[in-house]
Amino acid sequence: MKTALTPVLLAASVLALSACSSSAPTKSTAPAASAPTPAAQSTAKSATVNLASASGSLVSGKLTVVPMGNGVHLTGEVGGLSPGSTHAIHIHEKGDCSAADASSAGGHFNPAAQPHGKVGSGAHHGGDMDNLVANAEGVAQVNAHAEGVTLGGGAANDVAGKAVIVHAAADDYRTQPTGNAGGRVACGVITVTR
Ligand SMILES: [Cu+2]
Repeated sequence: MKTALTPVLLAASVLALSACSSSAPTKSTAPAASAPTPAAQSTAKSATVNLASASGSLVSGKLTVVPMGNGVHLTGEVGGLSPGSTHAIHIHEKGDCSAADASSAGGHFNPAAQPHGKVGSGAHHGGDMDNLVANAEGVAQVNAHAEGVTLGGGAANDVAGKAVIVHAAADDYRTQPTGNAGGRVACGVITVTR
């Protein structure tokens, strides 16, 4: 009797274990606090953004977007700003700059459903980037990084075809969901060139 009982108990415990492990993945959805971890890879090498004025501003510029590290990197120049002024720059969710105030570009690009924040410092939108600072001539040299996004490939975190927006004010990196950056003074679509 005693020798026959052991396999039954073993079998019961194995069943209980397997039941546990098979139910675990279906119960746990992706936690909101987790950092965006893109499975997708960038398929494009470079894109351009022609920033045109919005909201009656004199702001314009031209940017280049390339895949870099854990995201994409933007370089270029934005002009027509007030000397020494600080401005938010983000990737927005829709590649539509048709509205006079660029509201057609929608909110910040946020494929991982994170709160607004600062790149490299906790949770943030995929489209969040550091502020631009204009020089004495009102020109800002852009050297900005966006994390957790790709260029090309069509994944949910692909920035190709999305818009870049320059705002009237600085991003405070805190206020939800906009960073309290004010109006939209320039808008351009991320257009893959190669
Ligand atoms: Cu923005």
